[in-house]
Amino acid sequence: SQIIIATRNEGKAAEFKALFEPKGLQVASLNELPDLPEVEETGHSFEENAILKAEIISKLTGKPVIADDSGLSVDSLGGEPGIYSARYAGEEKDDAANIEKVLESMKGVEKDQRTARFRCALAIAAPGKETKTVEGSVEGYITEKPEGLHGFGYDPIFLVKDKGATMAQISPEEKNKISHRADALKKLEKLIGEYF
Ligand code: ITT
Repeated sequence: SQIIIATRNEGKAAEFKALFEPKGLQVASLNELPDLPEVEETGHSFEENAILKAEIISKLTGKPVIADDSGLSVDSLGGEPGIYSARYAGEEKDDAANIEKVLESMKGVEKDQRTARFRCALAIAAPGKETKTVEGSVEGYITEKPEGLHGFGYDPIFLVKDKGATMAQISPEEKNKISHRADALKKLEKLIGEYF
């Protein structure tokens, strides 16, 4: 069977494919489903935004849909960039500019104060079914400069706790075992059956 992931983020879509396809679930992202509108993320939390995206796309397609709202939460920045992670540095989604803004804002912050986590809320919706949500996270530290070429978004400046490597230095397979997205998906797996 097929599940729609309500995302246009290529990095997220690739991770969902790698996570679902071994389980026999085909994944389609919004990049493969033309003519669906941009969903405005007006929620005040990861969970609210995930629900918004999943319910609108499920209503428009008549199919089961999973949506992911995620981001980086930095303790010394009071939880920022948080739900504003995708556009932290400006209107355009620009990973390099976002990384630059975080590093710049954290100049002079000591290593033990550079704690952060990635967070991911997933919502699953289907016509006539009650929407459900789960959340996942992974703990780490913000580095002084970007390291590594894998992944997307803030991965090059996120030193994974207990790994001694950034999320962009470990392989995609490794990331898919430990990430906030993988953590959330483990919790969602128990519920997916109800939506087909
Ligand atoms: P969709 O709404 O279309 O899914 P988006 O990129 O706008 O795409 P979000 O609003 O959830 O999605 O913003 C997520 C941002 O958080 C993303 O653009 C990255 O900057 C960051 N992020 C989320 N997961 C990440 C990960 O696994 N690694 C690095 N950065 C991540």
